[in-house]
Amino acid sequence: MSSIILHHYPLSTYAEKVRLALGLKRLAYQEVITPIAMPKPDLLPLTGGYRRAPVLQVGADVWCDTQLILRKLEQWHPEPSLFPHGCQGEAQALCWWIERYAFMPALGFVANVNEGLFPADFVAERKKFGFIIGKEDVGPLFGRYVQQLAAHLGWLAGMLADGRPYLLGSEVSAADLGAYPTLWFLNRNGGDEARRMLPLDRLQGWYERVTELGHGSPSEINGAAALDVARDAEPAATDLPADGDPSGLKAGTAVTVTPDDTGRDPVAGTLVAADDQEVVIRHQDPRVGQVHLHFPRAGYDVAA
Ligand SMILES: N[C@@H](CCC(=O)N[C@@H](CS)C(=O)NCC(=O)O)C(=O)O
Repeated sequence: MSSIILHHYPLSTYAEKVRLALGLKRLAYQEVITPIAMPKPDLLPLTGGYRRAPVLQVGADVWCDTQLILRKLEQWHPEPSLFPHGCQGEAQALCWWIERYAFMPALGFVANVNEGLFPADFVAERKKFGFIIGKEDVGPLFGRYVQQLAAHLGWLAGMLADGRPYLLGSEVSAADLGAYPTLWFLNRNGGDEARRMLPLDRLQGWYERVTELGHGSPSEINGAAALDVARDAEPAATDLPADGDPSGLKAGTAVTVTPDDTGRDPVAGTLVAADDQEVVIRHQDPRVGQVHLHFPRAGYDVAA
């Protein structure tokens, strides 16, 4: 298998989840540091316009979204497992909850207490993307952010209250990696207010254990080199069924795939294969030729 290339940027919370997965599995990989905002000229030719971070590339195949990236890493490198004792369902459901319901108030909290963190042009760019971080938008909502965060972080602390080291028991799992980035973001950027108003101290021991996983062994390459890798490779054969889409979409249909939450830019291609957890589309780009783009199903609309 050609080597794994992670496209990400250091500040990305979602990328932190994948970096920890690479750390848990002690993998060596290549990394491309992408811009934190548009334009992203070395990423979009590879992803058909999908702009979010992170993205994982192997040759001419690209996996979008951490939900799917963790499942693929597990398939390629099963040990140590991200889903010990068959906990894939629980772990992914926990990730979904925390990413959708706890991360947004954490972002709003930080935008309130650490106004200087985000430059004005970045605030405007992120508003179009779907993240509200301007003081005029987040200021009136501060009370709500604190209330929601205290409740959600209280659930996390409650899971650990019986003394277990990790959220699902004695072994680390993808659930910990999904929950960690919200805490990572608050610990780094939430200042004294976060320590005073939120139950961060009750999560500290767990936080330190997950931090110790590290990030594996990255070696940086530039974006153009990664595009060359895709250009010089053919998409790999997929083991998903050609007609496995649960809504009846058939292989060969022209489709768009669109995130349903943030960064809702549709990606166009031809349906190659699908099941209830993954869809693969073929996309053609002048810079890289043919690529196969892989998306998870939860959180994405696939339309003919
Ligand atoms: N559901 C996606 C969410 C990814 C996401 O929202 N990433 C943020 C960075 S943490 C992003 O791409 N922001 C816009 C950008 O970087 O242009 C995943 O799990 O990968």
